[in-house]
This record gives sequence, C-alpha cells and structure tokens, in this order.
Amino acid sequence: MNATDLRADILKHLEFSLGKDLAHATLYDIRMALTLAVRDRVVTPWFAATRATYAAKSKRVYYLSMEFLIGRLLEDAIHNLGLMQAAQEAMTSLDADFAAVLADEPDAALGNGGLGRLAACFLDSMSTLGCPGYGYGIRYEHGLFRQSFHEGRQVEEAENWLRQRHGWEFERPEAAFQIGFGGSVSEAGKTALWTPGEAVIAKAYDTPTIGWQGKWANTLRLWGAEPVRAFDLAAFNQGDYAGAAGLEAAARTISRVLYPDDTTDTGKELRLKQEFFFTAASLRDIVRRFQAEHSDLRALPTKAAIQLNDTHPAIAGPELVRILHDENDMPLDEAILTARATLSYTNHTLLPEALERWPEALMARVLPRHMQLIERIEDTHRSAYPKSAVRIVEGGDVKMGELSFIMGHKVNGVSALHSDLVKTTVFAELHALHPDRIINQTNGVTPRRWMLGANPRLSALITDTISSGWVADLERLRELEPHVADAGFMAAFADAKRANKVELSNWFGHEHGQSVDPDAMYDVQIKRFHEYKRQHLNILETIALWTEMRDNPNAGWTPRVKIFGGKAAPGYVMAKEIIHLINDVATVINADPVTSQWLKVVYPPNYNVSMAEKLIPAADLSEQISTAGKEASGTGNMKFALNGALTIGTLDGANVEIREQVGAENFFLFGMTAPEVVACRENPEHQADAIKASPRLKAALKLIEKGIFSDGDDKRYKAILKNLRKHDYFTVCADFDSYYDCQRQVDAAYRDADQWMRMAALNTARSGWFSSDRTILGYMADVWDIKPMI
Ligand code: CRA
Repeated sequence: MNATDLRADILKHLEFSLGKDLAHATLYDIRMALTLAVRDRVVTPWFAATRATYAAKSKRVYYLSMEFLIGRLLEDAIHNLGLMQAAQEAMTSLDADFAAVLADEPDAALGNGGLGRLAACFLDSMSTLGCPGYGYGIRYEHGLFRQSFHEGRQVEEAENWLRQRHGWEFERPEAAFQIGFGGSVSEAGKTALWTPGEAVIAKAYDTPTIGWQGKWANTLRLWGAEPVRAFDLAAFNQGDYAGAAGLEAAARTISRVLYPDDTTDTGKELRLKQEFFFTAASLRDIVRRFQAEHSDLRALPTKAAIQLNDTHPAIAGPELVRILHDENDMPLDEAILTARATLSYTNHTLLPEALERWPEALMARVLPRHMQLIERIEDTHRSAYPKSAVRIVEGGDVKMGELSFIMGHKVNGVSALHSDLVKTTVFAELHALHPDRIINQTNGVTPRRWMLGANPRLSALITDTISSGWVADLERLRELEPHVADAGFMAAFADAKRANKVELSNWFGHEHGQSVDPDAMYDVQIKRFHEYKRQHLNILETIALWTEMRDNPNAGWTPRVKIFGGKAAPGYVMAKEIIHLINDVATVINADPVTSQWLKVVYPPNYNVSMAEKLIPAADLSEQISTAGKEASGTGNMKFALNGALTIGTLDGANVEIREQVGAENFFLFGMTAPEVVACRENPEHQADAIKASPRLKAALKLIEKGIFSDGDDKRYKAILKNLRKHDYFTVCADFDSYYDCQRQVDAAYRDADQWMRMAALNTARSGWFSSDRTILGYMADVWDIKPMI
C-alpha cells in the first residue's frame, strides 16, 4: 500500500463520504476521510476472518463486558495495517499535520479503568492471535465523564464522543432484538412463559478490531437502546410534545451513560436494566449464530465460549437457562449443565462493596422469570451439596458473585496473588466444593498500543537491536538483556527516555502552563482515585519530603516531579477530598522558591487512555502503592515496567509477578504484605501507634491540620485526618515510614544515572510475559478450548 493510493482514497472519501472540497476541509474532515480510507482496508481481512470462521464452523469466544475502554483507534489501526509511512506521506502531501489529525480523534471512553482497558487489550490480542471472537457491550452515548478542576476540586461534565460521527462503526439496523423487562410469568407445561411488561430494541453497532499485520479481525458489537415505537403520534397531535417524546427518551436512557463507578454496587434499577439489556441481546445473537450452523443446542458449549467480565453480565446464567429450557424445551437440569459448560467468569475484585448484590424484590420486579430460575439454580446446587451453607439468595439479596461462580465451569482471578485470595476469602466455601474451578490468568497489556504506538522511540531502538518480531512475541524482549552491558545501546536507551520526557514537559507547558525539568525524576501515579490505591500516602510523603527539603536545603536533593492523574467516582466523597488535597499541596509547593528546583507537583485533569499514552513512556518511577491484598492485579503497573520505569510498590496484585520477572534488585519494595495488613488491623491502635512512632508523618498531618495548604482553613481536610488518625483501614500510617525510606533509596538510585538506566532497560527486557497475547493464549487453552486460526 503506497501513499499515492491512500491519498486518492482519502480524497475520494472527502468528496463522496463527507461532501467536502479539499479547499474547505477542516481538521475533522481530514481525520474522518483518513479514518474511512483506513477502515476500508480493515474490511477485507475482517470479511476473510469471518468467512474462515463460518467455513470451519469454529468455536468462537464471546467476551461480555459492560466496559470497553478502547480510546482512540486510528493510530492503532494504521500501525496494525503497516500503513504508518503511507499515512504520514499522504498527510504531508495534503498539507495536514499528521499528529494533529491523530489527536483530533475523541477517546472512546466506554470504561472506568482497568477492567474496561483490559477488555480492549484482549480484543487486540484476540485479533492478533486469530482467536475467533466477539466483544459484546453497550454503545454508551456518553462515556466516562470529563474531569476538570475548580479551585482544586473535581468537577464532572458529561462526555460527548458521539457528537461527531463515530467513523469506525457500522450500524446494523437489521441486527436488532426486542429486550423485555418486568411483566408476569405463567406456567406453560413443564416450562414457563414470561410476558414482559415493557420492551426496548437493542440495535447492533459493529466495530472491526484488526490484529497485528492485518492477518485477522474480530468484531466489537455494541448495543444501543431504542424505543420499540419511535413516537407517540396521538399524544403529539394533541399538543403533548414532551409526552410524545417520553417513550423514546425512556428507552434510550438504557444506553445513555456509563456508570462512573467500578468499585461500588450502585444498586440502581437502571444499572440492572443495562446489564440485562446487553447480556440478553448478546445471548440472542450468540444462539441465533449457533442455530444457523447447528441444530442441537446441547452442542452449544462445543461452539461457543462465553466469558463474563466480572459479574456485570452474570444474568447470562439464568437467561441462557431460560432460552434453553423455556424457549427450547431442554430439561432444566440439562439446561443448567449446558449453560455452565458454555459460561465462565472472571473475578476482578475482592472489595466487598464492589461485589454486586441486587435486592430480591427488585430482581423479581424487573426480571420475574429470572428470579424464579435463580431459585431453581440454587435448589439444584443445594441438592447436589446438601451440607453446604452457600446461598445465592441471602438476606433478601441476590449475590451475583455466587451466581456467576455456580453458573461458570471456570472462575479465574487476574493475578497469582488475587487468585489465591479468591480461593481463601470470597469464594472459600465454593472453592472447597469445586476445587478445580478457580484458576489464575494474570492480566496483560497489548504491546501494539503500549509500546509500538505510545513509545515510537524505544520501539525503534528495540527493532534496531533485536529486529521487529517482538511486537507479536513480546518474550523476545529478553534478547535485549545482553545489550545492557553495551554502552552504545544504553546511551540510545537513555536518549529515548529523555526525548519522551522533553516531549511530555513541552506538553505540560503548552497544555497546562507548567513546564518541568526533563532531568528531574518523573514520578507517576495514574489510576482511578480510591483509598485502597493510596494516592494520599503519596501526597503525605510529598509533604514530608518538602518539609525535609526546607529544613535541609543543602542535603543534595534528587530533583523530582510528582505527577498525578485520575478521576474519582462523583459520589465518592473521600476520593474527591484526596484530589482536592493534592491540588492544594501542589499550589503551595510549586510556589515555594526554596524547593522549586527539586520538587514539583503536576496533576493534569481528565486522565484518560490518550493521556496515559503520553505519560507512561516518559515515566522514571511507577507508583503501585496499594494496600497489600486490595489491588486485584493492576495493568498500568505492567505498562510502566515495559516502558522502562522502575516500580515502587507493595506486594500486591501483579506487582508480585513484576518483581519476580524483573528481579528484586530492579524493583523498590516497601510496606506490609497482605497477611501483615490483616494482622496489623487486629490492633485497634495501629494508626495511633504508627503516627506516634513517626515524627515525619505526625508533622505532615499537622501541616494539613493547620491549614498550610488550605489558606489557613483548618477544617477543610478534617475528614481525611480523622480517617487516618482513627480508622485507617488502608494502613497508610502503618506503611508510611517504610514508604518514605524506600523513596529515599529511590533518590539515591536515581543519582547513579547509568545504573538507573540499566535497571530501567532490564525492566523492559524482562516484561515480555505481561503481553495480553500471553494472557489470551492462557484463556484459550485453559478456559475456552479454542485454537488460533492463524
Ligand atoms: N478496578 C481491579 O481493581 C484490575 C482490573 C482488571 C479491577 C484491577 O486491579 O487490574 O480490574 N477490578 O482486572 C474491577 O474493575 C470490578 O472490579 C479494576 O479495574
């Protein structure tokens, strides 16, 4: 594919798809024309993959997820299709700034954080590996809210990515299902007949996901909700315009917004409806596709593997049983067994507040037949294990974790430590009954986006050094190891990092009016705000360090830039206070002439996938400081290590495996282990004891209390202070000294620039295992029983 052909196609789309003359084309027009020209080139491999799958009647995987945090797609598609040079040349020939064209694409923010981004990395790996499959989710009209800061406080604004045309998708008006809610159930022989009281239409929108080198493409099918009847004409004709539109508005509400919270069970009827809406539409589609090729539904598990991404699609269990039993007359026991053999469930969290429960009364009202079937599923399990005390329905709630476990043939955790904790804590009783069901599949990240796309400088060096195969075989990064002893390679490695830092510094300068010194250490904590992730531990350490610098200005400090990024759920008061505190501390510290040469705090608003792509390649230090036992895995931690940042972290989630892979000597470990945290909490005075033992921590808390960071307002942070001093569940205080001391080891290590870079290069060389290709191969072998088609 050369630039001339691509240019011709861009001009064709400009004229015939967008109706624009080149002379009047805006940046949007050029971007859209390029998108459509690139999309054209995805279609042929996409059709070929679909035809090959149909021809072989292959088993397919169906990844059901409430979230797909895919971000921008254009650059990624260009890379995967090998069109980078052609696209650059075509843009130059049209006098367009290629970087600006790429940056014009809005982020598809259809997710909150790690769970949604993991689903996006999985789509990329499934297409790269030729694993036939579909992602199924919701086409939210509004993705995750846009964050800005007003006087340091988070302000949320609706996100509006669909205001412009979404150039990647194909609308499928013919692929539409009616999805019902409520109503009643009547007995019909051995089975039952559910007559829903209301219904909406689920309409499909397909986005092809192209794999590396364009060898395979799968489909991301997102459902949009529409009214069954568009419009109440009678009401309109009587002048009731709002009433006439009401039906439509009510239906569309279901796919209107992404819930901006991944760590609490919202308990909202709308959320339950969203979950059922996309799960039911997906199952209808899956069964329809199966029945087009096969007649006996008992063979479903040999042709379809349905993965539940957390419990959000857990209603798939009863819904599939309903389809098999009520609609296709399969005996109930057999329907349950068939559904179980088809379904599997990934657990992503142990936090009790994130384990979904739905009030039985709500479930019975919204999904009356499903409530009955849940009880039948529970009865079946109870009669198989009469001594077991496990219940799906308990205390008036339906527990979606238990339901998913019982209805899945495999249950997996997302890191080795997390999977062990799944066995010993949340699902201990079920694990005893089903000892082979829980397995581990440690998360991974796609090297196409997180190295090749985000870090072109380091990617070019790697390719020059070990040739290009690493992009789809990340373990090959190990071949870099011998080069760590080579001064020429190390100089080039350091140059790439430094150039990334300069670029980030320039971006901070023009976007946020705050340039920072590229020679300072870039110390980065980017992730959702949550107390367990302990951004407040980081900011307390920052305050203590600042104090120390002011007290000892001649101690030879290592210059640092503390970089934060992330959003808090709008209803999570404590997380929002932590954001406010960080911004307040930044204001004071950044204005201090005594320390400004050593310490800066930068917190750009609206952290998202595209911002991560800028920050990660420029990072020196990766903050992975959660309370041990609380972060199921983390995936940002993997992206940093891959891009040559050293980790300061606890033994939590996948940090444990990162440390194993890169070597303990190339990882800064601090803090209590998961069992030590549990033991620590047994002492009710643990926070008071820790504060008493740490003059630094005590002083830092005092500065906040005195209003040093809040214009003398000594009340602003009283909730945070009270929490830390009295109910420090996340053991910030108990881990503080260990963290502070570890940070000083980091300072010392950074001063030996050559040694630091060697450690960084070893992190890159030893991160190959964290490719999501490895993770997907694990699911294919251990859970889905699917072989690659290429
Ligand atoms: N919040 C975990 O907390 C994990 C991702 C993906 C999370 C992360 O540690 O890396 O999932 N859990 O496995 C979650 O969403 C509902 O639970 C996350 O993103």
